[in-house]
Amino acid sequence: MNDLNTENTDRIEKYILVAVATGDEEAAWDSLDELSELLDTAGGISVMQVVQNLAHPDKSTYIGKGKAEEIRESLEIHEADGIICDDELTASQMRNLSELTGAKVIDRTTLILDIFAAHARTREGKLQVEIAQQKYRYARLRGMGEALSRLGAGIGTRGPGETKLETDRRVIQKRIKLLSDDIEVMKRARDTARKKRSANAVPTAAIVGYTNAGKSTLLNRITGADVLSEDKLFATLDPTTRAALLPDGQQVLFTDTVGFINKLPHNLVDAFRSTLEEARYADIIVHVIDASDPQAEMHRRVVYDTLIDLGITDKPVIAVWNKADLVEEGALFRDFGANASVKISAKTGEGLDEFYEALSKILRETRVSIDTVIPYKDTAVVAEIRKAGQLISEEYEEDGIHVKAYVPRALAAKRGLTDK
Ligand SMILES: Nc1nc2c(ncn2[C@@H]2O[C@H](COP(=O)(O)OP(=O)(O)OP(=O)(O)O)[C@@H](O)[C@H]2O)c(=O)[nH]1
Ligand SMILES: [Mg+2]
Repeated sequence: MNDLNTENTDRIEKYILVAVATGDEEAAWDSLDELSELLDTAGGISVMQVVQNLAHPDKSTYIGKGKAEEIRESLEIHEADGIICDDELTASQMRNLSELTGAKVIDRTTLILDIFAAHARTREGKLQVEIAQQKYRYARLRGMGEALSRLGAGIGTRGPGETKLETDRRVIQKRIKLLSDDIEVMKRARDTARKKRSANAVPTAAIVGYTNAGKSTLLNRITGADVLSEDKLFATLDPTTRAALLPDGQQVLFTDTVGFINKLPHNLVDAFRSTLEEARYADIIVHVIDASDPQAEMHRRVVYDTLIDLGITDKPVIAVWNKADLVEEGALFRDFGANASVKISAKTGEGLDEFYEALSKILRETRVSIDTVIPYKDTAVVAEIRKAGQLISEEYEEDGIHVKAYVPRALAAKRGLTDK
């Protein structure tokens, strides 16, 4: 079992959550709320939350020394296991803070990696998470000193499948090399699979969005897939691709992708790059936003920024404002950066017609209309058109099949289809 839900652990770990606010204090509290949800997903609970206003995080201790002393007392009062900081810490910040508080210190990155480790299901997903964890550890082990032994077991020390993470730098280095080689092999297999799909020329749509926005629920709703969807952050990490038929007869492949989050660890973005390539090669980006979340606007921005980081900037985007059943009727949602905005509920099915319409319209714009005669020896091409495009009419004439259709530009180019 690698499910880290509370029923599988002996004891629920308790933590004090700590953030430094360098400007907007409210944003820091909101971010701590999210950190607390992350902790809940990892099977622990938050017993206290602290925000300190500073011009910038302390270089050697993250929060100020006085604040650290106060937290040391609070840890005793709450009988807490340790503290979790809302930013990525350096090895010396971890060591010093751990000395000052006498407790286990982990950071937001470690917590996110921990959840990814518990939720990765496929072999590729597990490798991707482990490499991100090992790289994170490798960069810190030397400077952590006592802080390392204070980590003990539990949250922050678990690899995929609850393997315990290594503490020897040389062993880690070897492991990173091994994992990188394995990932490279899988990347090649994934590339081949994708090439095969694009040779079919069936248009693809990548479903992206902030974690818990409803991406998997939408995929399940439109394709009848059976992907796990639950009210947890990062419920699904492994991409699933399924076909669906739009009301206009057009076939589309939809891929569910890993969710994004504010301050997503860089090692993870790197490790998941090959998985996220699914979005890079998609014809359309379906951006799912939880419209009922007060932080929806921040989430929308984080997703755009992450897409830019990944070099995905030139695709048509549909902004899908989801969970419409939870927002006031008549509330307006717009995304001026997107080609279309629709309001839906993946749960009730409300608004899906508008979604399909927006999708069809964008797809039509990426296609060309043809009016041509295809010789009888090439009837396979007609089958291809039926599959990848939209066949409007076919008539059997003397020298071939007279076809009127919309086809993807790529297919038209490959088969030399033009108006004749
Ligand atoms: N009320 C309501 N709940 C929804 C809707 N869509 C999704 N949900 C719920 O939101 C939660 C998250 O949905 P998921 O589909 O797992 O979200 P996700 O974007 O795949 O999340 P991760 O895989 O964790 O990144 C689940 O509890 C869903 O039941 C909706 O339209 N309305
Ligand atoms: Mg999901």
